[in-house]
Amino acid sequence: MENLRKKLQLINQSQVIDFMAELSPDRKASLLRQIEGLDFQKIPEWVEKYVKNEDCVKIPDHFDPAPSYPARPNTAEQAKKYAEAVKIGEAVISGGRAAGFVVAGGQGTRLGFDGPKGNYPISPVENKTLFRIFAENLLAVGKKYNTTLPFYIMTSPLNDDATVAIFQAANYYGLGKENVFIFQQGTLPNFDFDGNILLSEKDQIASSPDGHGGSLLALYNSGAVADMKKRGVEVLSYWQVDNPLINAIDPLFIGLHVADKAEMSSKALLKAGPMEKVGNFCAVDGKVTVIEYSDLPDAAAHRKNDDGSLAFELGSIGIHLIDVSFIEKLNNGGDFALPLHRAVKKIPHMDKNGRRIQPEVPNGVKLETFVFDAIPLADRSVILQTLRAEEFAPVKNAAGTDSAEVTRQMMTARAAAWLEAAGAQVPRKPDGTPDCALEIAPSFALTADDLKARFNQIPKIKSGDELYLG
Ligand code: UD2
Repeated sequence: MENLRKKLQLINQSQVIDFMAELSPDRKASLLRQIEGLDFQKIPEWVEKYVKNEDCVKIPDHFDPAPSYPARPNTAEQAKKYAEAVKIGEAVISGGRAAGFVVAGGQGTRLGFDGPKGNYPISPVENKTLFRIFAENLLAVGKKYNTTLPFYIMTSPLNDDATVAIFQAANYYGLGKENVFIFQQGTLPNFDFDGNILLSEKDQIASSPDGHGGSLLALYNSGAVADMKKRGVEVLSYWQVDNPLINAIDPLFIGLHVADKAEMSSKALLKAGPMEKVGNFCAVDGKVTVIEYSDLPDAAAHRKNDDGSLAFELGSIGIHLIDVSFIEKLNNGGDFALPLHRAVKKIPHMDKNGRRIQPEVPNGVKLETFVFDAIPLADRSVILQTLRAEEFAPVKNAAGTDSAEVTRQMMTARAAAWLEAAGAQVPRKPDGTPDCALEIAPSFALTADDLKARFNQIPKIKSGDELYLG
């Protein structure tokens, strides 16, 4: 014990064993295991560089808007490139070289939903959960291209057991247990403002998930990458758990990524305004770099082009393609680490006297990494714009913006647009929104074009209808 105390003293963290003498042998062993898991080498650096340093995010001196591919081709030459890209993407998919990957380790506190966010019921007619919608997408893509798409799901210690139980109870949504790989991301300790690691219980180090950037380590350490290699998977389609409109496996995006020999690529939205809460795609020294909305200087956020559009108009929405070989390359390099970001939070903890404190004001720092910080590490990177109405309706809040109600309306609105493009009539209210609830199952149509091909199966739609095409 004295040795351990000395070792901890060297990094100014001996308070984590303050209650050791009071613990039963089991609880003592559990705390010792957690201490063994701490990164003794890096903790002093984290404390100085991130915990005690409020300005730890370094904004580059010079950055420009990042180049991108438009959502629809603008020129004949581009149209040709897109058509070729779709063929390349389709070959990757039908060759079994693509897989789906959702990051679902977050706490989802803003939504106020008990349990993993992926289990949130969201579809407008059948009330399917986010996980079911994603799984049905992968199943439908598999059927369309006569292949199997494995589904990788990253959880955290906060929701791993519950997520596994949900997939089991749903019989893996028909994907087959062997095609679903659920794994946990890592955690990082929580600190008070002086840099002391906090205890959440006398035998429990306060910790939190290491951010979605932790996926690049966890995919490797969990054996997910090894599983991909065994299957011949080369490209991972990455998305966030809160977005049911995701085009989970997009041939065009995959094709552009492969044709341009990119290692990590992104989809982008034209921002709704200068301050929209999404990351900003920038170019720094020729490398695509995302600067979070909270870090982009106001002047840059508001800068306009001559035509009145925003100079930094491309927002990051957590949709990426990541080469399996890129993940391997990062992890094989030895000491791979993404920069940390600090978040000031209210962190429940034990005080010096062993009393449990529920702070009413922020009392410490949680650290996390962001997956998009890996983009500049890629040799090449592609950005493809997408359309909000087609692909982005995240459910984040209980009410208001990004609420479940808005997400459901957007799901119906996209279905309405596809139905009308196929030639069906959709009743609309005076304000133009659909006067009905519409849901198109991935097994019925994955795209507007798929739906056109099934026009004769679309019934007449009346005001107030709840139509499910499945
Ligand atoms: C994220 C992006 C923002 C924009 C927005 C779009 C960051 C920092 N910001 O904001 O730029 O793209 O999404 O919706 O990414 N997650 C984990 N483990 C963690 C933390 C998060 O798996 O430790 C997952 C989480 O389950 C979710 C995703 O990462 O699927 C995004 O997390 P969030 O909802 O906290 O991100 P948000 O809305 O702040």
